[in-house]
Amino acid sequence: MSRIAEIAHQLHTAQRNQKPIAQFSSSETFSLADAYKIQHQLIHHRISEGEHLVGIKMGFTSEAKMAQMGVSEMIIGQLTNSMQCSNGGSIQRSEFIHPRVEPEIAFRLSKDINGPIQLHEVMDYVDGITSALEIIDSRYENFKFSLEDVVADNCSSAAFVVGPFHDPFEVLTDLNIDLYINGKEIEKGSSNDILGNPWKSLVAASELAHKYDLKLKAGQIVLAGAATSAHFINTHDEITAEVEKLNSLFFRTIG
Ligand code: OOG
Ligand code: MG
Repeated sequence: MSRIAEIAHQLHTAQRNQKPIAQFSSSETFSLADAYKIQHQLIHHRISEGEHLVGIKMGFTSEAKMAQMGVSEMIIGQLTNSMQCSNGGSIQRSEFIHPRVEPEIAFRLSKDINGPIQLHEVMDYVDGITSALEIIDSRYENFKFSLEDVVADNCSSAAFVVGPFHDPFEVLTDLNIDLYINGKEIEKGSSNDILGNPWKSLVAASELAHKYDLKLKAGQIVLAGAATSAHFINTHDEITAEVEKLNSLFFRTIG
């Protein structure tokens, strides 16, 4: 087995068994290109077990997230159907290692994106926008990783919730984004925190997808990246996100 295949297998097993592993970058070096190859093999394991791709997620599109995790480059990961949780639904805490939640905005693609697109074109590729909550769960001990480690680990993707899709509107700046856990406001952010304008996250997604061979297909969801830092969640938590002009969202954690 190649080293890339070995790492993909270890990350997949860590996720399936909820057993965190040591970060690879503390004992070996691998390139960002190799990290994306590992991510592809990891996704291949999930697909061969019956899952299918439903979208992609962008990471580190806000200062808050980069500062929290000590990483300063944008990343792209892949979302499968088994990660999607319905709005108002629940996730089982025991299926995760050390889950955190973060508030986001999501796009739904109206057509395939086959190469880099520009900001003035984004509306042509989107037929819905909504609020989202992402549950991230690093497969590394203590949620600690390098840029390459986290890309290999499919960018900590674990679960996500999206609201009902609204018709796209062009001005996505200056929207308040709030995160509540058990009725308490935990984070206050703005859509401007996502690259100054969340549409820019779709431009960045088109560039990264092209560079690292990810598919962006009609009907898929694109998570634009968190506007605020992420927060650990426990069993019996109730989590709500409110994004101005979009629906509020809710899920709970069960044992
Ligand atoms: C990596 C995922 C980053 C975001 O929205 O910035 C991310 C992590 O923080 O573990 O999903
Ligand atoms: Mg995220």
